[in-house]
Amino acid sequence: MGQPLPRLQIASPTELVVHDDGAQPIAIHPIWLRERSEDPRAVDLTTGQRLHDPSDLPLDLAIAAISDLGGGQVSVVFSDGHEAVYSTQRLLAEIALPLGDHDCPPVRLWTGQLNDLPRAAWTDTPTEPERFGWVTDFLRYGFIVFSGVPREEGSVLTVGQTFGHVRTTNFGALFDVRSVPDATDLAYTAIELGAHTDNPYRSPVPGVQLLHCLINETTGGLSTLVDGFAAAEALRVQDPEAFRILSQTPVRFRYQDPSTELVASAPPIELDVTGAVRNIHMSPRLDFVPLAPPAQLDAYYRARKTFDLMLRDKAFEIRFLLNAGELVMFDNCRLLHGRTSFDPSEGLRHLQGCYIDIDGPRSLYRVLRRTVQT
Ligand SMILES: O=C(O)CCC(=O)C(=O)O
Repeated sequence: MGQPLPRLQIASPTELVVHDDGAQPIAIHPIWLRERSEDPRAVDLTTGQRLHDPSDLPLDLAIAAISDLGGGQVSVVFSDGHEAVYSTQRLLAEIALPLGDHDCPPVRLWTGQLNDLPRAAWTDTPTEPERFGWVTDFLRYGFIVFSGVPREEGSVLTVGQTFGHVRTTNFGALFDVRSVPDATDLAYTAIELGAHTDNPYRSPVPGVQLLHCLINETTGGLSTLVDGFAAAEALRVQDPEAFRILSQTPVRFRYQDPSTELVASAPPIELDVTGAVRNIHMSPRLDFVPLAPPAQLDAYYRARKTFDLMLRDKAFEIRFLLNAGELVMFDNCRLLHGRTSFDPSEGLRHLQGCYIDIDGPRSLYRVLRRTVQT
């Protein structure tokens, strides 16, 4: 038998309750209900935004009367005289709505065993179901690899704009990743880049990175990805003390060049208020833990080493060649990325990248699910 569906009940002429999962019914607080009034005196019907500040409501606001209007509607009169009609279906949907982004497809944690990479053939004119499939895969796995992206400079921006708004930084809207003399970032050399998240020194950190391969004539330069959430969850189980330290120690990240100096601090494993992993901030080239007593730093360095070795372990890493015309888009606060070294004397390797924010793909998912059948 499935779970009983939540339902609303007028428990008394002044009390509305919700019955959920068989536990005690929960009385609906009068201010909670009043804040959701859709009466035109309370809310702007076009934007759905309130016309009043609910802190101006009396804290002892009460429900004066409730009546069932039939057809899934209840009428409520409040003690300050405000009257509103509520759809029970909308109230139940509001009660069921999870916090934050938890209405998006649940994350599917993966490890180095992931054989079927989420891949798609790019088209500049995707149908809505195609875009819905792409964004759903991206949100589940934290990345997607497109093939057939035109090998023209700037194509990465077209893909980025399909999922959100391109974030311009001091590197520009678009940046070139190729080996150059006097590089302003180690990404612009030919050396191996270990697993890292990009730009942890920014506030906010860019949520999504896109890298498009325009040309790769070298045999090296393989792309690497690690699901940082999967590794962090494994650490939580295998070494709870290391997990605790890395989630409670803010670390300073800094970037500087002649015209820019960016500094931000965050714990390597950032948790949300429920204790779930929310963001990973790991960049072994850029992290500086503040000075603390030696015993505390001993514990921190041990914890960082344990996590870093997990991130480098083949058990967590996937590795693939990004061919010319392929583009990888990944969640920069969940996944770590890197590349193997390459030999520039073998030929050219040129990628173009850009950033968008994570709310772009999440918004696209919510908009498309209004119409696309699953
Ligand atoms: O060269 C690559 O494949 C990755 C470069 C990189 O890590 C970056 O641009 O952040």
